Amino acid sequence: MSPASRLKNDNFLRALRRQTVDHTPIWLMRQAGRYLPEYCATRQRAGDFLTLCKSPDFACEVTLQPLARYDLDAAILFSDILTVPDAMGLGLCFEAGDGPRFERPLREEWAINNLTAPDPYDRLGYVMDAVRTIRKALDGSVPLIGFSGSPYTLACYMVEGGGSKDFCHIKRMLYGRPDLLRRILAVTTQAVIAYLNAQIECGAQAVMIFDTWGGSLAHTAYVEFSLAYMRDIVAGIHRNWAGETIPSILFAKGGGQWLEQIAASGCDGIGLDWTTDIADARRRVGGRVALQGNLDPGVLLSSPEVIAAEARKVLEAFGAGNTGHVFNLGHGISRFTPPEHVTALVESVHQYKARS
Ligand code: 1CP
Repeated sequence: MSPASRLKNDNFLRALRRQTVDHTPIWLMRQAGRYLPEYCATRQRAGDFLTLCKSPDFACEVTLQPLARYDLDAAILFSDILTVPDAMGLGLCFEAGDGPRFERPLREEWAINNLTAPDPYDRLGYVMDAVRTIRKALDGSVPLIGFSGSPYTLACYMVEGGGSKDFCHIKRMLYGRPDLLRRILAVTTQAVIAYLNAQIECGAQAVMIFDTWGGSLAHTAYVEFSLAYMRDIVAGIHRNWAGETIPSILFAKGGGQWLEQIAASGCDGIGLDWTTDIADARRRVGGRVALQGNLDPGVLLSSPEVIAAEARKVLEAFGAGNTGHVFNLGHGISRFTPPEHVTALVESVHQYKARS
């Protein structure tokens, strides 16, 4: 693998290290997805979403689609956080028009006691093949981000058996049998460490941990049931690989009230959702970590003029000295986003440097 220093565009990695950049780098969560007609066409050819994830050639094809259209500063591996519980034997399926479902949700004590961390090269070998294929296809143009779900977010899906609005099952376990939840989180943490390390060994140049549901926890429960395990992951993953430092980003949806504790986890960057004021976040933690975010994805449903104005508000709120900021949305891009609106966003973020 060619070292990151030979990347044609390393602004994303430099911003995470809080080094000077040519322009504020931008990539978008779910940049490959259903808002792109070419993604929908490839998904149709693949047959379904899981086949798309499990075929390294299809995964590579869709990873590159947004980069062919837009001047993005990073690629993200096309996969899903739920491949890890699938590899742990829970039986993932996506029903047409529906969200993800597990055939065997994790609720019984015996099943929780039997849970083990899978060998990523064996049970998730298709992800490793995808990472290698994508790195080769990127050919040093922009860095490749690997990712995983956080243990608590994965546990939400594993215990609920799919997406949830009220988190009844996991909250019942958290307050009634915290020992069982702790066992799930401990095993999942080991699984995530091995999985992210394997992605790094195969070519991922930065890693992101998605804690989509940590923000649904009570104030005191957040540190104990979500952040503590992410801290173990940050400590357990390769800090350096192939002569390069591998930055880590914790995406903390709804995590605005815990920024100081998150910044102390050892991560290099914090992904912010749009409910947090990025100026305030920078004052609180900007000296210690980079910040990624945090435009409301709903802005992309408006018009190129509004998008440019709202993007500028985020850039100006982050403030002078554009180092330490990776521009992104506060959550995944909506499937109803017109693709040309993304062009307007990427152009406004890149042009901002010209004026600043
Ligand atoms: O029908 C389709 O084509 C599937 C839609 C889709 C896509 C495009 C799903 C199902 N997953 C993905 C890809 C995906 N998921 C990526 C790819 C890389 C990228 O371009 O960003 C990533 C990083 C994820 C991560 C992911 N999956 C998260 C964490 C981030 C977030 O959005 O909060 C979560 C929570 C999931 C679970 C998941 N996978 C898919 C859906 C619809 C969901 C949400 C289910 C729910 O809770 O309702």
